[in-house]
Amino acid sequence: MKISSSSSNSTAIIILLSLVFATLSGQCRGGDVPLQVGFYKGKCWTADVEAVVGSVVLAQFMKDRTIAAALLRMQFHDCFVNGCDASILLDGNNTEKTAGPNLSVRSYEVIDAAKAAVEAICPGVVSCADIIVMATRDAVALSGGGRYIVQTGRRDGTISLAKNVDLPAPSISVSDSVKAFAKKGLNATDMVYLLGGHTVGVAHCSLFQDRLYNFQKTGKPYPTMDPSLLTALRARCPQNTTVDNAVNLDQNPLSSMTVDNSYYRQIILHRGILQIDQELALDPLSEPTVTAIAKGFDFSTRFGQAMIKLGTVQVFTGKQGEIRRSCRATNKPHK
Ligand code: HEM
Ligand SMILES: *[C@@H]1O[C@H](CO)[C@@H](O)[C@H](O)[C@H]1NC(C)=O
Ligand SMILES: *[C@@H]1O[C@H](CO)[C@@H](O)[C@H](O)[C@H]1NC(C)=O
Ligand SMILES: *[C@@H]1O[C@H](CO)[C@@H](O)[C@H](O)[C@H]1NC(C)=O
Ligand SMILES: CC(=O)N[C@H]1CO[C@H](CO)[C@@H](O)[C@@H]1O
Repeated sequence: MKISSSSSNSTAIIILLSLVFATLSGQCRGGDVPLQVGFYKGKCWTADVEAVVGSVVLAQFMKDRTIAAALLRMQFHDCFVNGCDASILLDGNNTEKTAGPNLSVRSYEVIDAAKAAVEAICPGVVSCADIIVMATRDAVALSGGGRYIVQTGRRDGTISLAKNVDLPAPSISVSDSVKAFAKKGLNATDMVYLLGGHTVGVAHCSLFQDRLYNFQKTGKPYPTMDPSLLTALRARCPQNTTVDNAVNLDQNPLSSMTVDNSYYRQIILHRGILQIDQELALDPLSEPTVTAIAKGFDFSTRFGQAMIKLGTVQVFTGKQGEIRRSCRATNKPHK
């Protein structure tokens, strides 16, 4: 009796452990080493690697608060193309960062500065892929988004090809976007939370101009756009000019630099900037989640959880990949 109860207990524990393990390692590329919280503890003498990165991000944030938006977009693009392996950081003629949809990713210098700071203490230990995830977390926290606990232990990839960049276009439908996120192991709810990244940052006129003048070749603007927003955007994005202005993705002027649920309230008011932003609030697939987030108070927590999940997409761990010495170049460039 005793034995059978303890064996059923240990069976339960084994099942539980393998469930946890499967969740954590589900996105690894055949590697069996899961990401973990505090991976760098004790690996960089007595230094607290996350605090070192955090102080660099704080210093940069004091100079330019828009790094939060830039880093959020950087993590999205890194993780969505070839997994969270810092492949977006590699310089070169046909690397990911040269591909069209990646051109406006910024703040590479923030990652360089954080990498320099950790290399100075313990060279060759901290991956660029982890620095992206840590720095994004710090910038989100500094922007009012709440501080989430990141997992670390990623290693850097060595391959970065522009032709692998297959990011969703701003005109993607909600159902196609759900499919694109599902391919990365992210479900529809994760997707709705992650698009909340558009609570900060800007979009250029060229990426939504069709919605102002000639939506789907109708010769008319997007049918349900808030008329005052339409007027304002037309003034900011005139036709037949060569300048490509930028406008806030979160149209609440009091909140366009803050990571909060304001984006969802704006899209419910038909004040979305990109087509996908607006359709998130209209499509029956996503509307209930959007409405719940707009009314709720736990956006920060749930957004953090979604960012943590984004950070697990197709990671290299264990002996896979490498720890780059410079985030802009692989240790042994391919000839
Ligand atoms: C279907 C998915 C998505 C699409 C189609 C999309 C599209 C875009 C586009 C077109 C821009 C404007 C770029 C520019 O004008 O320079 C943008 C900006 C941005 N995106 Fe997304 N995005 C998506 C998902 C995400 C996710 C998941 C995140 C982060 C969690 C994110 C974070 C951002 C941020 C913060 C900006 C502003 C960047 C800045 O100000 O520098 N996006 N996105
Ligand atoms: C990129 O191309 C230019 C000209 O074609 C060449 O000079 C340069 O060495 C190339 N850079 C890399 C990193 O391959
Ligand atoms: C989506 O994933 C999240 C986090 O892994 C989970 O909590 C949620 O139940 C999932 N939602 C659906 C609809 O599967
Ligand atoms: C912009 O240019 C198009 C042709 O390229 C023309 O049909 C249109 O009238 C112009 N609009 C304005 C406002 O000048
Ligand atoms: C310079 C450059 O690469 N431009 C590309 C920008 O992205 C669009 C589509 O996303 C391409 O058509 C351009 O060639």
